[in-house]
Amino acid sequence: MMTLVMPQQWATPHRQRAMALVIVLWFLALLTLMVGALAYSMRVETQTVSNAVVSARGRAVGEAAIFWAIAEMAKPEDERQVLEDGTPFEWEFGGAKVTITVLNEAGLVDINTASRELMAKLFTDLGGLEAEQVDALLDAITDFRDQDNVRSLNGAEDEDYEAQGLPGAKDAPFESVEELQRVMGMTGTLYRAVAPYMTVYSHSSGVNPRYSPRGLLLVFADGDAAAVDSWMAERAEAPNSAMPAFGQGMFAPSRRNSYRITADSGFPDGTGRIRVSATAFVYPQQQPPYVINAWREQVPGAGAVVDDQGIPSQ
Ligand SMILES: [Ca+2]
Repeated sequence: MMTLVMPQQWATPHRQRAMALVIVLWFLALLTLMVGALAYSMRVETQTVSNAVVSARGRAVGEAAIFWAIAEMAKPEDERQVLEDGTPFEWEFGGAKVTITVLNEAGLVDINTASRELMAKLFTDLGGLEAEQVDALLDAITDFRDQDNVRSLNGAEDEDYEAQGLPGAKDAPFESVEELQRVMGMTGTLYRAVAPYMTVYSHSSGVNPRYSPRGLLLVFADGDAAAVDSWMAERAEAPNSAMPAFGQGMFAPSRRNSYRITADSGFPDGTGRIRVSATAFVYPQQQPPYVINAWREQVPGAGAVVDDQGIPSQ
């Protein structure tokens, strides 16, 4: 049987000291690693806190921009710096640069009250739908918001939704643009294409082209950019000029005290970027002088951080 015999020299004081040194060196190496890890984690934490501060400042600037724009809309029109037709306005606040746009919602298409022709034009041109698809979708929209449970010719009421395992028709007017996504036949692609031009606050059968964004005017002009730009130049010069030559039958000369406001802000070094959007009623003679109907905060590339219904992403 083999016996393991420890060599005599292992036991000498010299060897013991060498072993102790090795252990101390290992311990030091371990300690260095731990200190390094701690320093790294502190750096990450400091960076996280500093990012949070920048992002809080960015949000505060975006929110300030919305309220500044509301205050602008409460002024008489000839005293305002910001137009209500979506023309971008460059604003600076708290060291950040902000691009503000304001749209009077009379320039948008009301899902509850727009004429069938107007919505058909939008769905056909922006969504690329065929005539029968447009018919079915318009019938489904009517059924979704009307109180009865009687299906229109190509529409959809509760039993059609149930058959597909979907929540039923609302049987009441739309309260936000986002509810359009619940209508049978509405696809994500179509919704994203039309939502920026739709509203629930215009209460008109047509749109007022004085306040319509360029993308919507292009639909009415069948893509004729020159005609649209010429009309936009005209309306900028003379707000009470005649209606455009294109888009016959789509317009109504209404005006609302409801505004869709968007503020894109960020600091010059590229940090703190955020888009804050809101819809607000403005009542200059009342207290409080405004009511916020919807609010959304979106960090580019990170989705919505605050989304209080009603504002579609654009
Ligand atoms: Ca119904």
